Amino acid sequence: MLKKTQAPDLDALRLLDDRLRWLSAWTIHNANHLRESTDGLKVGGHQASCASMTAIMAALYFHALGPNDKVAVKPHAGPVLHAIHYLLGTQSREQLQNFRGFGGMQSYPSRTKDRIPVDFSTGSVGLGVAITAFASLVQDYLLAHEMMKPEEAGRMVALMGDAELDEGNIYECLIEAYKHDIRNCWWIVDYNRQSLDATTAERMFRRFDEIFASCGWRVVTLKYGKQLEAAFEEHGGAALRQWLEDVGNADYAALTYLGGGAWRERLLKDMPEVKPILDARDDEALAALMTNLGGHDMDALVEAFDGAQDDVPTLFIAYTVKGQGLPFAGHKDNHAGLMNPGQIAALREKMGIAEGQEWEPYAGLGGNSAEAAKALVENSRIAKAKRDRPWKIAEVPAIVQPTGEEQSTQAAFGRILLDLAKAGGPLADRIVTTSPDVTVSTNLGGFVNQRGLFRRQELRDVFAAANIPSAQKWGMRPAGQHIELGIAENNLFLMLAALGLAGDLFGERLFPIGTVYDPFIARGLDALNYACYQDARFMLVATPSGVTLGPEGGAHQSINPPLIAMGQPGLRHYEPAFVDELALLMEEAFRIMQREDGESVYLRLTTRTLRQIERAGNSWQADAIAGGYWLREPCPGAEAAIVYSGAIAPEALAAWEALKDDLPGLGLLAVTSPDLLHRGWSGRRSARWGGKGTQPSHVERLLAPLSRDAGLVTLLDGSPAALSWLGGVAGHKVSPLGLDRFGQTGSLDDLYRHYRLDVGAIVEAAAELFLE
Ligand SMILES: Cc1ncc(C[n+]2csc(CCOP(=O)(O)OP(=O)(O)O)c2C)c(N)n1
Ligand SMILES: [Mg+2]
Repeated sequence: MLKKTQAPDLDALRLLDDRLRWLSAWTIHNANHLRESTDGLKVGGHQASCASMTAIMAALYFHALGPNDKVAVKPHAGPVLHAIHYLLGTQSREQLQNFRGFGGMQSYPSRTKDRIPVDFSTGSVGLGVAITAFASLVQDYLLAHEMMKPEEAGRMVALMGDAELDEGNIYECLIEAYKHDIRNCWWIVDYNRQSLDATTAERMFRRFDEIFASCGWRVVTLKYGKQLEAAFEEHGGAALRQWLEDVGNADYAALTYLGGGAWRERLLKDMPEVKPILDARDDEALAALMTNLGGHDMDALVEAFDGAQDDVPTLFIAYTVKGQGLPFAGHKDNHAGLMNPGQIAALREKMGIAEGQEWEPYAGLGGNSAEAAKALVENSRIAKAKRDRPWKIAEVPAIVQPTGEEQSTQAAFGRILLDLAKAGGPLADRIVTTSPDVTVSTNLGGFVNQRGLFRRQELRDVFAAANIPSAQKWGMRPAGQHIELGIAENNLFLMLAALGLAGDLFGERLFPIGTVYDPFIARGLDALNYACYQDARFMLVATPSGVTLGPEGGAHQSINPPLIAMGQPGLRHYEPAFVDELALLMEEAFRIMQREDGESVYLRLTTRTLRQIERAGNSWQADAIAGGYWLREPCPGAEAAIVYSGAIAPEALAAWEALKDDLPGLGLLAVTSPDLLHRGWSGRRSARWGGKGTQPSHVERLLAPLSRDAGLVTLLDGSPAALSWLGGVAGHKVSPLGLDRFGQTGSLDDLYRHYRLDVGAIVEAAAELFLE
């Protein structure tokens, strides 16, 4: 993927660096000092974090980026991205003026909330970096499956702060990326030696080169600008260079803040031999020289980007000054620092911008300079990026439930995928499965045997070649449809995020299905939230779950995922008990994943084998999709109902049998999604205040036949809070059963008895409802 870059107009790029520094600072200033404040709260923004990246971003966007490249921008440099789009004509002045305001441009780049094209949302540091590596893997997947043409491919770029290198997810990703031999990925570190609280530890920096290099990355360090390089050639230059190599980050930052006089005094004290260099410059020139770092030097940046035009993943470490060109440059507390009105006025004057011209895109530039800068922007390759590539909706075939009187939802999930893989078709061809080393134990093995593992280069299955019998045939090939990950659940969610954005990023919708043990969802929670925040679409299959896992014990028995799902926007939780429910809900999930207003789907499954039930018809199906249906209808005015979710269905059914004669008209409600029921209920209540939505929600309709004084026994193999709220819907009394302590080893009988999920507990809970 060699891309020819034109010889750039470096002077124009420098002007654009200034423009971006000004516009980002002014946007933040306007929000904090000029826009009317209704609540008196500080609006915030990060002028220093923007200023350290404007040169890097000018060189990248107006020179290096091609039309197919995608970028994750350092969260706190969001205003720079908006300024770029302002120059490109894809962002309005009103949006800049409404920075951090309601409906205005977001604090951190957001795919779904910003009006400019944002390739990847960022905000939770580290995640925006790692997703670019997974996106490059997705691109390779699409290329290998001939869903993308080679000329449509681009480079996945992350702009990151140096403190982001402390996030562990970076290294998990690095290892996985190396295993998959990723390419076409650039990570550019804004090495300004500062984090939020302090200056960063210089000790680590020499190590980063080694870590990345050992994972197959090319490391390009842009330490010094051309001015400093030239000064190193002067008399005393060698000593100056050595001094800069050895100086601590805190020292360097403090001197930067103090300026020319302080530099002179300190350098003279440390090495008298540099006197000729100092004598040849006034204080201002000396300060400029000492902060002439690679990340602010257009020559160095362009040279570095032009020199990395092959597909080798590349880490650029660009040395910068946090707050470059601003009065608090280098100050250790400048992370959230804001220029005061006097300071911004001084900067305006220094930039030659007349009062009142602050929002003019090319203010302060003479005619020729403005023309040159404008021409560079208009002719940049990113200006020609095609953004809207609509993808086709895949027809979802009827998903047939696997046969068998006794089945678990986990085994049935595996069978359904195997059947889909065998039957083929557009949906099956676009399914991509992935799992962090639990492919076999979550029953994905059948699908993988059928469709193979994805690998850019064919890798034969050594065990199969040696005729060693195994149920798993794990040949790797470009046509494979399973991406096997190492045990790092965070990577699973980043992989799902990237796969789930294939339509938006590359114009081809995939159907990602990721499997994980239910308790270990917690390990990747921020990445899961990140995936949903970007509106990535995937199916998350979490199994086994709850104490139903039995002898595996408390470390593997999940308790709170139903609550996680309830609190997670963009993710719909389904918890089927029977395999006909599973088939129905999977079929629906494939549609929901494709709908414009759709979302991702989380299926919480189990290894418990249940006797399947007879159905009198299909009337339950629409209700099951909506979140719940009456497995045993209550009589009008019934005094009680048992409400259950998932694997403990047999206990609920048996308790219903035991109680039905004592509690006439007793209902048995199967909740397929506590999450959907709750959403419908609370959504309807808020809609009512907005003057909309007078229709009762699904759960209100379901509970309507019950007497106002009726009681509910709720139960699920998880936190009881996922269902106990049902009492609030119509004011029913509730006796909630579920897990609120850690699980332990044991047989199902032992565990259900101990954790009060057995028939006896349900009967007692029902009795309790009528005691008061
Ligand atoms: C996961 C996460 N933890 C904490 C924060 C709060 N935070 C925002 S920026 C930052 C430090 C950023 O330093 P660096 O990455 O070096 O960026 P820069 O110096 O360029 O601002 C922190 C801790 C966050 N955004 N995300
Ligand atoms: Mg930093």
